[in-house]
Amino acid sequence: MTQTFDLWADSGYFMTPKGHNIYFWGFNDSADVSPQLPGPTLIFSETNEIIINLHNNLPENVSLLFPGQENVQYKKPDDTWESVQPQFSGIDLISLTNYAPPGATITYRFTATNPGTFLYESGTNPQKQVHMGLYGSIVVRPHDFNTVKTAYGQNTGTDFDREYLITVAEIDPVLHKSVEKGEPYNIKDYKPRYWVLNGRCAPDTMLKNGLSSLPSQPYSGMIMMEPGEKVLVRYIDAGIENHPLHLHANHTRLVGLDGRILRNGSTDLSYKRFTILMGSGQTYDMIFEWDGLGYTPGNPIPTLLPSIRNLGIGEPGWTMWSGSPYLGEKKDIPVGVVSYNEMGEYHFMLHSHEEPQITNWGEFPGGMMSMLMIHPPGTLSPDTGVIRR
Ligand SMILES: [Cu+2]
Repeated sequence: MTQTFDLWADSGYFMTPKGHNIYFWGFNDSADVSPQLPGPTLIFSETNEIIINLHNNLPENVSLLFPGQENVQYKKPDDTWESVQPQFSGIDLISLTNYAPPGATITYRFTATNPGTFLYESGTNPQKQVHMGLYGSIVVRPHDFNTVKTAYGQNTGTDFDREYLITVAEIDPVLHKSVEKGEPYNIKDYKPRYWVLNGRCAPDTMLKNGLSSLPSQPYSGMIMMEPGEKVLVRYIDAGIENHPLHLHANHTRLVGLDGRILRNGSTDLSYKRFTILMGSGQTYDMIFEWDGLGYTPGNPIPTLLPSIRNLGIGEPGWTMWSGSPYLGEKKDIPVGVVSYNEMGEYHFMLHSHEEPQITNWGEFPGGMMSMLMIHPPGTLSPDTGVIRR
């Protein structure tokens, strides 16, 4: 089977939580809408032929690289196919792969040979264009995905109930401003001020998918699950820096790296980690589980309120305490608290452990941070934790 995708490269603006609009370059899958950060998630099926038409609405050459995909070809003007090649002007390398000039279209073709998590990004001036936002995520489904939900196929130990994609990068607003104004930028002055998780800075990472108030940043960074479920978390580092990311609450089992399963024949090579140091350009497939410390539905152990100093009390709507340590139960809320967790859910952090990365231009909290919500059993819709375009 063949799957065909169209991507438009264009310019737009994304928003920080303080309302700072930042000029960026990005992809979208319609000519009529402004680009999004990250680009649309592309979902392929293993063994399918993939065709991608890249339409360039930017003022300079743009291309697509597909790290981890083999035998990528492009369509020549005479409609024959040829392997992509680095492009030179004289002896100067001008692009890592064949590109579309401004106003033009280039078509790429390859076969999705390996299930897993991958990146797509511009291969032309990547030090500028990828930083400007020309990147997105690829999920390749195993051929038997319709039979059983797994990352790498049946009997590979990668079964899951829900899945989430977490793509991170960093932003130097001075670079973005220089590109917007057409002014020079010295890469030696590179200094990120924002760190984005699915194109958003915390606390916007915790808002829903597809909000009209964040038209260029459609993807939420929240992870939601019920106790005992297996959650597949796909991390992608689309940035220049490395990022030490972790989920609280439990260690996470790393089952795949760079779109390859950690398994040699019948030998399981997966391992558990609390923090993963995400390398620039790398992808990680991880299975997370949480059963709670002695938690069972209907556990009758009486509730003790913690010290008021241990409650996350802030503005109305921000209190992170259900009044009960047991899921699905609610008790009277402590004096001075005006709201509490709506569904009796638990919250744990998901964040970068490099502290400047959880700020927005020096202000904590912000940046590369989100939350894991563990909902009482039977309360979360099966539509939650499904990766879509
Ligand atoms: Cu932490």
